[in-house]
Amino acid sequence: HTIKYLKDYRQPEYWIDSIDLQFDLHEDHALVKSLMKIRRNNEIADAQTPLVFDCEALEIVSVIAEDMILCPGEYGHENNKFTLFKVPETFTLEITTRIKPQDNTALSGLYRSGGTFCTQCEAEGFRRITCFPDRPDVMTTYSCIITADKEKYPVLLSNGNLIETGDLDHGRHYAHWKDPFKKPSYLFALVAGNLVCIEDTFKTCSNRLIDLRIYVEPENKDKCGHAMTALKQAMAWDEEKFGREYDLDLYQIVAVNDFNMGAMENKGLNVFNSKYVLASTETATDIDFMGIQGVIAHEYFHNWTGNRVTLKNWFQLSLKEGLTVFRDQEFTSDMNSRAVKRIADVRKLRAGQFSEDSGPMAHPVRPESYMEMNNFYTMTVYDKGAEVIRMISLILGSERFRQGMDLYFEKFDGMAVTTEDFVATMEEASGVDLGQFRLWYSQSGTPRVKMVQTHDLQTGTLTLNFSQTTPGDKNQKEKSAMHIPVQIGLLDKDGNEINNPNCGLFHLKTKTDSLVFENVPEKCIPSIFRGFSAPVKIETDYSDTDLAFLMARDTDPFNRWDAAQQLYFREIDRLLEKTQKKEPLGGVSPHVLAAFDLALDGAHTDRALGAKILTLPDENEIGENYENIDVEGIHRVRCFLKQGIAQQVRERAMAIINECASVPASDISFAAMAKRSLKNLLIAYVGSLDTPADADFVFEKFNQADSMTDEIAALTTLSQMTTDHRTVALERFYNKWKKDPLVIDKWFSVQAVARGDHGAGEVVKLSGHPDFSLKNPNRVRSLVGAFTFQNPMGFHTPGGEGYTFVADQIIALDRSNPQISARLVSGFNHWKRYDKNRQSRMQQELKRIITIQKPSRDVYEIVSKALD
Ligand code: B3K
Ligand code: ZN
Repeated sequence: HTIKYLKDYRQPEYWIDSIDLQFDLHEDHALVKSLMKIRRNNEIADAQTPLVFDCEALEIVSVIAEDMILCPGEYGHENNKFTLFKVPETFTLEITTRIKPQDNTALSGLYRSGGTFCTQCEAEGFRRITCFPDRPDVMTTYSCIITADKEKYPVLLSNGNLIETGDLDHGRHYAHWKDPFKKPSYLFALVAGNLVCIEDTFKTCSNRLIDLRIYVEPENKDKCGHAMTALKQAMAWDEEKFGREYDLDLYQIVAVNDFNMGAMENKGLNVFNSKYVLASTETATDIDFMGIQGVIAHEYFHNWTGNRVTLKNWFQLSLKEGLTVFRDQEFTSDMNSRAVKRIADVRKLRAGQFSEDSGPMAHPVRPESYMEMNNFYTMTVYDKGAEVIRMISLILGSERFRQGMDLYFEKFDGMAVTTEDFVATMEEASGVDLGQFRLWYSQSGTPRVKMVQTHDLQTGTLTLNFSQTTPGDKNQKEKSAMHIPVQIGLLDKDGNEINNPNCGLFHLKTKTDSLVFENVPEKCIPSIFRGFSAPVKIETDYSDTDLAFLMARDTDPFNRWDAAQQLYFREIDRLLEKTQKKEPLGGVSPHVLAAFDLALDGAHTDRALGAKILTLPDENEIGENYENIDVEGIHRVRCFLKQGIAQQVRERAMAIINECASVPASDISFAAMAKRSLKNLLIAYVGSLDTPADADFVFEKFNQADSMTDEIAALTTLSQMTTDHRTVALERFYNKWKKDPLVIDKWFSVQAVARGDHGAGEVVKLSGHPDFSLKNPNRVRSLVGAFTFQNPMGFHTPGGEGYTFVADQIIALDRSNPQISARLVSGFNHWKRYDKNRQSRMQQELKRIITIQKPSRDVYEIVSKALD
């Protein structure tokens, strides 16, 4: 397994001026004919330079160069490379390959999902279809003819515009597609199946009428409305906020059941995991509805950030992903609530990205090397990448940021470029120096910022003393000081915003720096990193009283939430110390209970934000605060805190639950979702008390539920209780939904994350359930993924049964689907942070995984880094 380095990047030696593809699809094979016009890149190649294309899992049927049939000795075909030793400056090349879509369990290249043929080419799947320079800087125009049995596959789709369709002999038919836009091979797509579509139109800002189609299996036709609405919202928003108009006359989305990730932005033909298309209020939760809106928008936004302007090489992945995540976050903020979206994103970043950034897979936003590119579709590239764009927009201001974006599209439309091109363009448009800022792309790790206040009451001077450090890692032993934007406000003792000239954006650029405010009244409190203005770990000298004050009074809603988090973290830390010293826990601190009470009052005015503030950090978020993770201690203390709060607020919670109960299931407005989220959160608090009366209460809620949001929430709460209602509810739920795979995924997940304190037995048993299968990525994620990543007590069972179970799944999956297998390995990444017993058991499993016969490159890369 070789490593590829950014520093080794060279231009391609041959360009492709056009490619005409023809696919003959059959039940047991597919024939792919590719006709290319090829031109030497004279900048770096000459007549002696061989032509080397990528190929993987292909049978080469024939090769014809300039009408000359070549025999096998006249071309090379080994080690996943196709070689022509001597070629003219320009020529045509026709290669026919035979592939086996029905056996393609890796779901990369051309494969079958149920009765549908579909493709996934990003990152390097096109080479599993035909021989080609499968790299994003080779852009060309594609045409595609598909032939297949007409009855089985009435719908034949590819990128671009439909040129012609017609019937053929033997019950077959064909469709001819042509995409006028040049694109890299990773954006190619083909779909053939027995699908139906819902149709709509969108009128663009220049009055062009675009046809919109969403294709699904016939039984799902009534579940596409929400996705279509989201698509139209996204199209209008991108015109308004970024001046981006859609370019083709047709936009198609296809939902498939077997898909390695969420969705794929293929030009004019997005392929989606059905989880991010299909929704009705009976089968999908509010979170699912939000997910669909966000992912539909994300893939749509890629049409400009990714497709029209694409990547020079895969090291630049964040150029399209970080930027597109930023764009979808902004879209969701505008459509719903900015504060709530920000809180959700920061929770994800802190629990997932920060932990990635401190583990064996830590890499900069622009990685410098990779073994398997698919392992680098990470939270660092996506979410930290989006934070980097967010900081640029904050530093430039929204107006200059928009000018920078306009210039970026103007300069690079139709080109394959780099993150450096992006940053340089932002500088060019704004006149702002981003020299030091570039470290955010090249330096890995999460910076820690400490803030200590000194308030001179005599002079009225408040000084904020900042210091920053980033711990060294494999990528850089010594880290340089970063350019960290700190958004700051001051609150007086009544919570009024103080107008001080130093409020606003402070640029921390050195290891230590101070910011001095004059004429500051007594008892004034600074609110720093408002809106989470930089992706850093923050340490402050706030007292508990300060935090309670910020939680109640800050004008920045994000910081109100964050103050609550810090308060919970401190309480948990205090309790954790007691458990570790084997002291009795006593009770929950009165100031925490008081703060919670106050927040409950506040939830009346903003239920969505209220629900976020009242939510305790989960066990992973808590663990992230510690170098050595005490699995049982964290679990025990969190339960204790949750129950302590529940006891205190039970009566009031009941009242709010009733108040919020009236919202109709069909209402998916943000306000309705907020009511349901607050209600279900409070039901979970009540359920945590686990008395028989509470069990009856939650069971009743389960039976009354008329939306999936309420049904799954009640089931989740019940599944964490000891009551017998638990079994009844799980069985009832299964029987009600056994025909709907996306709902059965939820049924597996609920059980995968519950009862960790009972060990891994239940999950092991579930993996033997007739509905469990390693072939479907959603199902794997719903059981094995949920268990590994969201059930710390279960996964880390001291006897090691959780580890063995997950390692078994990884080994089995590696033979069929390495991408999905490799994702699970990261559950072991932080093995060194656990106690000796767990360390040795996890290490042992990692060793077992890596010694299997021929581990995939995907799994090998992650395991070997973890063991290093
Ligand atoms: N670009 C795809 C991800 C492809 C992952 C390949 N392993 C989806 C997205 O980010 O929009
Ligand atoms: Zn993306």
